[in-house]
Amino acid sequence: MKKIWNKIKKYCLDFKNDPKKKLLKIKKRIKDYFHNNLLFVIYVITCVVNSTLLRFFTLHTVENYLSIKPILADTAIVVLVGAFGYLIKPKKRFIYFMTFDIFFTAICMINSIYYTFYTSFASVSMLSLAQFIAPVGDAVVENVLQIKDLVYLWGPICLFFVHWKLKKRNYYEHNLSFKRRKTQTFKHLILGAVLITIFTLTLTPLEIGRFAKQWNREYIVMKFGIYTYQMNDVVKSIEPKVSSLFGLDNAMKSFHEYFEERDTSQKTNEYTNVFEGKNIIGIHAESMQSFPIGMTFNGQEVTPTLNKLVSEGLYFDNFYSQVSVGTSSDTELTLSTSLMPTHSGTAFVSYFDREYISIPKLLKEKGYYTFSMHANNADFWNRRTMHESLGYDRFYSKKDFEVTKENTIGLGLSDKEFFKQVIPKLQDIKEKGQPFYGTFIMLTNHTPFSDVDKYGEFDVDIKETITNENGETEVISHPYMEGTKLGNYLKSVHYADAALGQFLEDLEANGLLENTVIVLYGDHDARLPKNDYVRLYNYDTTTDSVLSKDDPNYIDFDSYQYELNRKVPLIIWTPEHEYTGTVHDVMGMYDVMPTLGNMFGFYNPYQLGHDIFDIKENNIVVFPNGNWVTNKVYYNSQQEEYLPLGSEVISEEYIKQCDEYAESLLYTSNNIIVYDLIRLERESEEVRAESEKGS
Ligand code: GP9
Ligand code: MN
Repeated sequence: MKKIWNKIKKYCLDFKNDPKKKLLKIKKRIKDYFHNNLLFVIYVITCVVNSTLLRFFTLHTVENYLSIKPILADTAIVVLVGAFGYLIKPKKRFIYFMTFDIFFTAICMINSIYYTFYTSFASVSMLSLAQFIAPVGDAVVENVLQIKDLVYLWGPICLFFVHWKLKKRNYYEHNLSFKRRKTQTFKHLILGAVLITIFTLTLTPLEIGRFAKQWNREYIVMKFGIYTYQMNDVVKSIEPKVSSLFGLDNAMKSFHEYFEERDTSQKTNEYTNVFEGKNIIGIHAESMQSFPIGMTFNGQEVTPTLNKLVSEGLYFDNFYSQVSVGTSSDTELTLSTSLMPTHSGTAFVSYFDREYISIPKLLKEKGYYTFSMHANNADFWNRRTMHESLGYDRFYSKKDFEVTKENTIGLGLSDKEFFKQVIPKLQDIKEKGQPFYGTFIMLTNHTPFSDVDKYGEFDVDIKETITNENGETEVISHPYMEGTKLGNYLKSVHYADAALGQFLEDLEANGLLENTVIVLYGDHDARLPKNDYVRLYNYDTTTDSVLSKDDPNYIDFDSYQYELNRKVPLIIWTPEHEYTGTVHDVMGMYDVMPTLGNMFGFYNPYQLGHDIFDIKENNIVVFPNGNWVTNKVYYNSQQEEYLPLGSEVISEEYIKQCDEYAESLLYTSNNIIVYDLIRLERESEEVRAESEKGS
């Protein structure tokens, strides 16, 4: 260390004494470096230019054009890989650089082609899906290959040309000892490590988080470059395979024990088969929480449509989503399969190839046509693949909708426009003459709720009529929630509610509500700041701020209130309004499949939730982090603390029992997905049945 320090000091001193001489020396050293490492330099430049070209042709955002980060990351990877080329004798080194130049060029070309077709980047995990690759292969050759996909070939061609010139100049004749070659490798590895360190220091927590999840592919390529994306993609694709290699026996054993102990008999109640054969319109209401329902500002309802559905249908006002890092996709998984999100990664991305018993599959067995519609990129949350795994006959994604700059709000196609474009598609589906099950995934009401101008007029202030000094009446406004994130959320909710209202009207006008049940659910909470809730419930118009904590009217909003307030609506509504009322018992997303199963006549023996009309007040909602809630108590498993929800005294025994229940449910759910236990169980049952037939 001292030696390096002394060297730096001497260098600075020399520079100070004679800067001109030193600059000339630096210039000469750079020149010498380029001369001695020309092949390596060309290899690095061609690979990095190609990755930059790929981003240029695919991601058309100013942010992408100006970003230095992906260039830094791509350069680091190319340098690190190239460093090992120095271990090879100069005469053979070209083969090494050429091989990797072709390899990196191929990554760019494949992704360029894939992007034209899917508006996303390729994943090696897709290679395991033969049925997916086959149609793509044909389509690529016929429709997708474009001139721009061939541009990347300039890299290897240029490298070959430089090599040819160098060979003619006897550039490779000078041989180096293995020791010298090792030193060169080491120096270039250090260079790569320095680049990686600089790159890592520029990363924000959001970027790191998204990199860990890997599902937002465009974002990762924009921030990390295509080579880092592809490396991470390989790791993410192998991860589930590796983790499922160990512990299968234990997982299977505890799976059997779990379902032997659990009462899996099918029950009947007043709702059994009441909707058998009816169409289902499932509405996945993005970030829709329950608290805006019934809320008014200056006499205007925030959610007039939802309020109407609540009073005309079955409303579950203690319903919770059970999402982990997979947010929207976790809700889709839990609702469709009655399983919980996985402990690590997300089921939609890492475990899309597992066998699931799902609502679409069970309804298909009953003759239904099943489909989903979402006007966003099909690869968001890997839906293109996972909706197929869940058994939907068809997934209508962004490419099936007309999306323009004018009809876009926030993340993509506005909900009003989405529902408008849904109607003719639904008419075509109805004409098939089969009952249908459709999931409609909304998009506009998504964080950060900043497209306020496009949500339409809805004031979240408090208007007061006063008499001024002249004795005239005038209306003054207290800002209240205006300008806050929660205020903007409420405006966005009001917009989404209006979109739903318009959808219902259009469904009715087109005869699409006949024999149909609407199942609407909020997919998860909107992650709003706690302080905004404090303002919402404690606003003082006289001071335009929140009441003091000592004020008798102050409503406490601590972390428990925050958790409880994350609840989302679940509404089951029919145009005939024959089933109405509010169910207050706690209910989770995993209870939807069993509850609908009882109403529509399907059953999943591995469901982890319950039919709410069967379990009623004894229900328990388990969250992926181990917390749980019952009608009596909310339990925080990290802090081993709880909040009683009524006057009943909570016994230690009750907490222990519920906690054990939550733990084994989460363990079993994770094992089912990671070890693909439903498939293994089915296969061994088939073998058993075969051998019984034979004997
Ligand atoms: C993405 C949309 C939102 O297509 O469903 O996903 P989220 O960010 O809520 O998980
Ligand atoms: Mn969502």
